[in-house]
Amino acid sequence: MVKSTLLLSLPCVLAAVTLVRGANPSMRGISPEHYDLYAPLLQNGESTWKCLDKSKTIHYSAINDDYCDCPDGSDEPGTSACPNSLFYCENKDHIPAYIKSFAVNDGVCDQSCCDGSDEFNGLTSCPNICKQVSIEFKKYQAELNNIQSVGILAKQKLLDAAEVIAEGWLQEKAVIQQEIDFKYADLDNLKRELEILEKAQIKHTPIEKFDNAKTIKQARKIALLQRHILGLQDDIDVLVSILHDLKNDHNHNYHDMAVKSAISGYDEFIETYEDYKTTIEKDLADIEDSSEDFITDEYEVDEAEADVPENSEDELSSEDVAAKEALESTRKAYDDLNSDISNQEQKLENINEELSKDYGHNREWLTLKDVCVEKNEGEYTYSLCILGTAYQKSNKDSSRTNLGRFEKFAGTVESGAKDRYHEHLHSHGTRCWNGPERSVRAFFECGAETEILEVSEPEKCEYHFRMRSPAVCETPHIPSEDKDVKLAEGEVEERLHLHEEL
Ligand code: MAN
Repeated sequence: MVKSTLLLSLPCVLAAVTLVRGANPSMRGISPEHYDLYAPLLQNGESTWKCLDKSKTIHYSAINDDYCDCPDGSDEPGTSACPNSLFYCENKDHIPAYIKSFAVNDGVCDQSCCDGSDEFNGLTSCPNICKQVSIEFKKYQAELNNIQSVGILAKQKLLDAAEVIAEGWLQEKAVIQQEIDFKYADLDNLKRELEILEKAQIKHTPIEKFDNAKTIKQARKIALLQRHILGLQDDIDVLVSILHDLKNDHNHNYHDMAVKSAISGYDEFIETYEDYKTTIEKDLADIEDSSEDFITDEYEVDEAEADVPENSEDELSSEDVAAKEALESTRKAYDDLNSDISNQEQKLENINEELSKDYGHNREWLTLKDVCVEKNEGEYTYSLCILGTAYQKSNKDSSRTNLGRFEKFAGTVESGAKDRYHEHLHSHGTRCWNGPERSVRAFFECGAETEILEVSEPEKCEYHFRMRSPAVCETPHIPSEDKDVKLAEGEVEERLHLHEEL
């Protein structure tokens, strides 16, 4: 009767379980919040219990009897009998923790179990040092929070500096883009000039030898004239743009008569200029069309040259020389401008590449790019340049070994990184004798400065750098004791099948 009431009323069960706990080792290794999962079941007058994975019903006294009955290990939370079990340490005065069951009664005082409750079989005596651990832990937390606060300020500086750099790139990009546009317009003009000059040019050929010499001479004159007109037009455009800026940017409150008269002159000029320009362009186009009529292939030099010996400059008239020089200088100007544009376009491409490169969530790594830090580790001094190369330098003979160039941000959940920017992979370093190319995994934690804390070589020629940098600092978290249980709550719940139970 009393037993069935126990089954019906959960609070009573809990109270009863709590009561037996002191005397009953069946509650050892279980968190108080999970006691209800270990309540006995009455079956045919026997106290029984169902494994948490529901796979088996065992006698209640088989819990923590140092023999593993349940496949999920849930019957041995307080012994090391089941390899997949977890042991709960209360750690009063500090933070409760779960440890893996193999550490129970292994003769070692487990750091995570500061109350010593994991060593209860008398083999080892582990004093309760939780008060002391708690003091140390709080000190450590305070230091960590302090580092984080300073780190956050340092990170803000990195972000501000990165913004200035990126802003500079955008401005430079706009300027270069505008310059390229202007230069393409100039290039078009030069191309037209070149075409005209090339058509009119009769290379090294005395024109008097042709019946149509007069016509060709005229054509050359026209071509030269066209070139001068185009040159003048460019000059006018420059002047117009200067006056346009003067009009817009001058100090309106300062009555400078010279400026005022320049502006009114500009206003008058600009009223008719566009029409005037259109007319000139049309006339030039007409001239070009008509010159094409009389500078046809039959007058071109190629055919004529067959009869005419390669001549010297002396045989050329001064006009011929001028035309030749004009052609050469225009050709050079065209080529120079073309390569200038290519350079500018390359610059633009480089800027676009930088703008689209991954420098972190908010380009926090940009300002640190190529910042180099080093750490003397006795036999070697290790160095790493952010997003650059890592080296190992012998402290004996100063010989330097390349440990690899930055390849990528490589943090993953599996590698324990908060995000990919917390881990940098440097690869393709000098090949290890009979082994792989050297490589570095740099793991970053928040710090006021970028520095290497320690270096290890867990596998031959694979180096681990533990590092600090403000770049990975995040807003400091308020320390919450619950969150610091040594094994993640999720893992405990999973192992205790709480998702199904609750
Ligand atoms: C050097 C160093 C070591 C490395 C060995 C491998 O001594 O680079 O770090 O382990 O070469 O031969």
